[in-house]
Amino acid sequence: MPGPRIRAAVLAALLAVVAVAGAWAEPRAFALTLRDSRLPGSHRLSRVQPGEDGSLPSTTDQHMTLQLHGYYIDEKATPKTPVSMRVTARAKGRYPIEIHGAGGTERIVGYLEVHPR
Ligand SMILES: [Cu+2]
Repeated sequence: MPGPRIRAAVLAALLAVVAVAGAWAEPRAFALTLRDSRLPGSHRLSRVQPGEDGSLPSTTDQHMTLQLHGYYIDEKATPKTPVSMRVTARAKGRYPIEIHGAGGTERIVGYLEVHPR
């Protein structure tokens, strides 16, 4: 039987592995705050690495459909129902985030960029 010190060290190592795995599983989040069908400059580019999970929790002050082109994501958002688009990044590239609003508004408001570090 290993001594208590070794058992404590093994337990600590196992907990460290679990902590790293937990951090790995957490998607990288990019908050998108739409006001008047636009995103502030700092929200316009969300960058992830290939294979990485990302989420785009989005709030809006209008009824609209949010789309992430290239990933076939299409979500209805309203001021009372924020949405969160989730992706597992694939091929390197720049994917437009587009809104479709009432009255035919159709506009690219930002991009998801998949880029190796
Ligand atoms: Cu579109």
